[in-house]
Amino acid sequence: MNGARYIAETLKAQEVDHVFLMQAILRRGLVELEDVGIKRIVNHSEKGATYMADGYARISGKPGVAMSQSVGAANLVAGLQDAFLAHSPVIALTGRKPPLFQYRNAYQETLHGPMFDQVTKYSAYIDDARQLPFILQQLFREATTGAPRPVHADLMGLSGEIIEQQEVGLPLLACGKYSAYPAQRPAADPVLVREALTLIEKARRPIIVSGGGANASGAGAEVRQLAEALLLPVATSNAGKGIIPEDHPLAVGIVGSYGQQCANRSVSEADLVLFIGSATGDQVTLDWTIPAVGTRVIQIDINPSELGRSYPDALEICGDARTVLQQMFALVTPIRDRKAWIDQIQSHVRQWRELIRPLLASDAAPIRPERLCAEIGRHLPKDAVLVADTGYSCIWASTMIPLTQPTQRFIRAAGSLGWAFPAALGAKCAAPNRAVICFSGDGAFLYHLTELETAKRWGINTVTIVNNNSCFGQSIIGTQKAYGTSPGNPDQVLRFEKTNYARIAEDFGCMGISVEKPAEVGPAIRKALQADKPAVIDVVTNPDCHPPALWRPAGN
Ligand SMILES: Cc1ncc(C[n+]2csc(CCOP(=O)(O)OP(=O)(O)O)c2C)c(N)n1
Repeated sequence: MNGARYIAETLKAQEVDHVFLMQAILRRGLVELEDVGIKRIVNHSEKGATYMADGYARISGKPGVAMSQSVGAANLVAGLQDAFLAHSPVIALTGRKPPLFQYRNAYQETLHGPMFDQVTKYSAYIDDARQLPFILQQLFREATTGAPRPVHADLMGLSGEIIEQQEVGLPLLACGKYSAYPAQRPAADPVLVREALTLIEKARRPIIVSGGGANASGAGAEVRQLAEALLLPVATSNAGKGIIPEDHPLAVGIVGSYGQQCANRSVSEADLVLFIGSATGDQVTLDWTIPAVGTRVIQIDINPSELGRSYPDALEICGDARTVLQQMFALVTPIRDRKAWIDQIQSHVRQWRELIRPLLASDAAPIRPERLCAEIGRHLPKDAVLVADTGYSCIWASTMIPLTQPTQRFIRAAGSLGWAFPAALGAKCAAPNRAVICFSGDGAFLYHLTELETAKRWGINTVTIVNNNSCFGQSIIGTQKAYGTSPGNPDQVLRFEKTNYARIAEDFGCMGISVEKPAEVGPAIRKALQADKPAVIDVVTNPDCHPPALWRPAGN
């Protein structure tokens, strides 16, 4: 078997059904990929291809594959940043000119290894096709075990052609064992499990903070079971959103800098915090002020390097979230006497709902983003995948569109503006029978709107809702503050031309719906969900709306 065939057969054996790429990579490989029945989604930038593979990986539970030629590698690296931050298993394959071209000003060539080192957990050079059986298998093993993250292989040849042509000389090694994550579900030390339960039983105000790792582990039922048995309120990070239905009496919402006042208050007031699959980074902890230093912490994580990273006194429990929660539940003695604490957190949730109620109901035009979110929430199908961009898009979607069904999923950019639209296309490739709704600012959508062509060509029928305020809304307050009383033109660095993205979508052959009044949003979503082509709903919104003030602990 030559390298091209070996790569195609390995991907097939590992249950890959899509690859996302920018030309020109694996020219012969693309022929072989067609032959084994893998869809080759050629798109319009390496970064877009990576975001598609990332969205695919987050929703399919399998690695997503993104590929580019040598000069595209740096663009691909830029796209891997979000997957790295979000613990998403993207497998990146790139080409590289052979050794005689290195270090002597070869056209289009820079050194790839150091770039990939920053955004992958494993990056290898393939200099000889005989390495393929080992390295391809290692890519899948690394991507799907421990905490998932991107991995990379650089194949000799501008488009990998040297590796494609060589003979491999070994039979196919791929066994499909590492085709989905978590491929290994390690259990925790039972002594630590018992210790955690004792701490929770003794605590007066314990709370769960559930992160993206709990979602990746598929631990929704287990989180809910444990929470109900021990009367533990549940906050989540943005990545952990939806782990239990957000209308559940124990749900307190999203905690942190992109979160809700009720969750920030609840986690602040807790005397014990159980982090499950959470990076405990600055966003979920509001710069490590929630929970306050000194609060008793238990941390469950599949990656031992994360345990105690930001809360050094934590009880450190290494293991897969779902498995560890099952271990805990098996030993649980149900608790029935936390009434004061539950009343306290429920009062915070009620206050939050009162605060946003008039905003959600606003009939103003231009439309308030909160009202837009209320309409999306009302029309969100039971199996929907909601994909949000970064910044305000993440805040609006996370805090104003509740997920109430265990079958709904939310994924969001881990910070990269423009991620959501291509990621939603990848998510739809992973789940063609589910409704995939993308919530994006116009500044974000402008990054990759060329992918409308890809969506149309492949029939990737997502619904994209563009929160069109003709500006970088999240930058307004900071820019105004920076200007203070200085003369000048802040609009020059904030505002765009008024553009109708529905019309642009129609030019690409997609469905475009323009919305200017709140009452039009619902019918537009219904129509778009029924369309047999990709749809873009352009919603003209008020740029002067900002999310409710954050709740911060006193002195912060
Ligand atoms: C790659 C990247 N560049 C810049 C930013 C900084 N940034 C975050 S939100 C934002 C404004 C987003 O504007 P838009 O998508 O129109 O949404 P709006 O804030 O108006 O709702 C910017 C510039 C970022 N997060 N990522």
